[in-house]
Amino acid sequence: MKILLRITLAILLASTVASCAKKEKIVPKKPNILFIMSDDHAYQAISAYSNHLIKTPNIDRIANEGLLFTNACVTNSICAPSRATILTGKHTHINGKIDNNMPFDTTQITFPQLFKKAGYQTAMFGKLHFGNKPKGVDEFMILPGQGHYINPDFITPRGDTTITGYVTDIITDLTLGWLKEKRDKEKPFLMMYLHKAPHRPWWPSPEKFAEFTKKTFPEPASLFDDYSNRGTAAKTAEMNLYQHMMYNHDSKVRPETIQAMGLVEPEVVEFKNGFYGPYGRANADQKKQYDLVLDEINKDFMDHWPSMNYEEKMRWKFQRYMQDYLGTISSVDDNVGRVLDYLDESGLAENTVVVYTSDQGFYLGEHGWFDKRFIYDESFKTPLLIRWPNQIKPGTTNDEMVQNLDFAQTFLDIAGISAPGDMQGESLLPLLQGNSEAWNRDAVYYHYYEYPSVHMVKRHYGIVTKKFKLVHFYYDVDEWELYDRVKDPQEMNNVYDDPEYADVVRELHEQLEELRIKYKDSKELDQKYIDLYKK
Ligand code: SGN
Ligand code: CA
Repeated sequence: MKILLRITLAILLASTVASCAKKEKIVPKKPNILFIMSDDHAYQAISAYSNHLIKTPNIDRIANEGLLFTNACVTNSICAPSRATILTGKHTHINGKIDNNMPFDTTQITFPQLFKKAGYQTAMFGKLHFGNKPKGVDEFMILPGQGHYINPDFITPRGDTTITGYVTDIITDLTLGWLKEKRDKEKPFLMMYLHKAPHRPWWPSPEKFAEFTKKTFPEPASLFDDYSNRGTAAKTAEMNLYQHMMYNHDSKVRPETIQAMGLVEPEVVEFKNGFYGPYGRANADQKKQYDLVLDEINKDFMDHWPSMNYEEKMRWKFQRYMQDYLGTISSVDDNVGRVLDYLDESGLAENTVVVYTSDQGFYLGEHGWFDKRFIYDESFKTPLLIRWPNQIKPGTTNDEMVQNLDFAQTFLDIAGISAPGDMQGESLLPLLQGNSEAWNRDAVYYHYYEYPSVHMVKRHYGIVTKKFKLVHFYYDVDEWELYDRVKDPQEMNNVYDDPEYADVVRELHEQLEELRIKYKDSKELDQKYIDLYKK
């Protein structure tokens, strides 16, 4: 009998141990997060959004196997402020990084610090453009400031270094190197893989330069916009392809060619002396490859430019711009493909959330513009594609108004880490899991500050709903604009004074005031930032 009891007990014990071990195994592992962000990547240049300009099969994979947000936007459409919002989960008037130059108070909590504290391995490679070293990352190699396309310098915890090659390939090599060889494979990871491309001056790799200069791209309908029916801000901005693009810096016409033709570069605040930044950094071999293409561009320019009329010149600049901009994106897409392939090969794909976004959108000739800054759609909206196997239904789209403000809380939620109460966004987790009823935001708040400065886009704040956009331009003007996003998706007509919209205007003014209160923005803060800016 005793023996029987012992045997039964032993069996019971063994099965409990086994079930515990089993349980431990089925406890879901913390998901890894791969955050991919490029710099100035317009959603118009991702084929998951529209394939009229370029095919980006690798970036598209993230949406095909996950979710595409069609109404994702930023709180302040410029580089460092967007990054500060992403890192802190706060609007720029709260985190203080209102423009590219304002210092960032590094005592603020950024989300990678919380990941590290929670036991994640954290790493960052590429362009941070923040004026500070990242906090909360175990390993980083970041470009100083805007960084360089060719033979880029890097800031690392061990000192500065320069790596020969093309920046997009190098950032990817560093990312893959860490994933494959350097990380602690027992821990979940947060990887921030941050591209410099396709930022101005849009320098493709030599191969893409040769490939893309042979292509011709369709023009946007508003390429020849005359800014009628808009306020002063659109008319005075300095980002018109014809007027403000530089022959040398942007279109890659050689300084000698410009001089020989008796041309003068447009007077742009930033560049008094045209320069040839990326080319100047190239070594003899690299120059040789670029020269083959540069010779053709210069010959074409010399042969045709003098006899062109205004429209033809605009078109020439547009094509040159697209060839280079899209050439840099093609490299980003190839490299994203390398990383996705590695996730597949290593078995990491299953438990890794992959996010692709940009720090803001960009004008690709819409309204005759390049650059960003405005609340108007092409710069206000930003690409956002997220893949998370077994959690996100493949091939879904979502048109909710989500913002870069929401990223920190979303990632923390995914990782089961609690978010500080003063973050101002909302976790997108319910939307990722297809639970739209749990989401009830109907409007977002936007505030842009960097003025007067390069591109001269006036200060403005506004409210955006799926149907309307109400904007206040201030500082040296006091102008309101209203756009009907459904009837006028290209935002060509300011209907603020149209009596038909009187009720809409009244309601949106109220809603805007509520949002300003909700997010703790105010007239006093507007003035504080004007005074600080002047110092
Ligand atoms: C540089 C660019 C501008 C751009 C700002 C801000 N000139 O000054 O065109 O608007 O950066 O960009 S260039 O020297 O790069 O050609 S941001 O992405 O950093 O906000
Ligand atoms: Ca940017």
